[in-house]
Amino acid sequence: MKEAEKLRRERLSKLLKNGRGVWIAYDHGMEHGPRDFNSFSSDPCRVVRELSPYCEGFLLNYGIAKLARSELKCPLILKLTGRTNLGQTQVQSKIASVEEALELGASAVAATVYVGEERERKMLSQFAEMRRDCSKAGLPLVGLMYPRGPNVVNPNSWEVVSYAARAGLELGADVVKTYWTGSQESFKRVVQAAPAPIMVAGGPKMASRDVLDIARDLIAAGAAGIAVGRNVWQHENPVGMLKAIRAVVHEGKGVEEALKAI
Ligand code: FBP
Repeated sequence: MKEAEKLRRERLSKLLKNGRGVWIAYDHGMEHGPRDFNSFSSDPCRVVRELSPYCEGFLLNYGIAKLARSELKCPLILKLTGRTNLGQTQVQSKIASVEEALELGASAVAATVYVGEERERKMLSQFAEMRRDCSKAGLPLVGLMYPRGPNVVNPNSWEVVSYAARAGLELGADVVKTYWTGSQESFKRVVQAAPAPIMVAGGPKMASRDVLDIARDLIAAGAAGIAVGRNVWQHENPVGMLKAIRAVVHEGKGVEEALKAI
């Protein structure tokens, strides 16, 4: 086996232990702006220090990764694309490179494609370029595949989510991260359409029990796990919430049992 392929597999096996993963997404300072943060979550070093011992991956932008790298106790997934919420155009630009990811010691990189957006063309070709760099470096590439655009009426419908996830597979993503479709049955169709490890995005803050219900259902549907942000670091007990999610995803605990961690 070529060295790069060996590296890619080794890195992937840490991001998904026995095929499952709980990742923390913390790129919101760029994507949504500081409105998402409270006194805990606005402090990158604290967030990384307190949460990274309990997850298989931390999704960060370059500046935050550089700032908090000495606190990181789990694999870094460096986001190579970004946008702010102040711009009108729904397009992700390249904001970091595979080379920079390697310099920071990343175990994987991630890039967003808004499947269905007007500027989709740019995001697709950008993704393909990154894939070429990743193959050479043995870095897994995570496709953040979100249906969005004038023809996407409901971005959580299984029809468009399965299309976005499948597009990620077709592009050569090692792992696809996409939206939850609302039920185990509907998400099974996504998993069937895109036979790759699929991580589900957490979404806006909701009741702890609802998050754990989703965690249970996505595993039952065949997803690999959850990449969660606001529902952990906006929680009044972020570490407890993360441990509860882990109990469901990794240990197969029921929701009632898992809630005891909070
Ligand atoms: P959450 O768990 O907080 O939803 O984070 C997941 C995530 O995909 C982040 O990685 C990203 O910043 C954000 O959601 C994107 O949100 P939007 O769908 O509004 O662009």
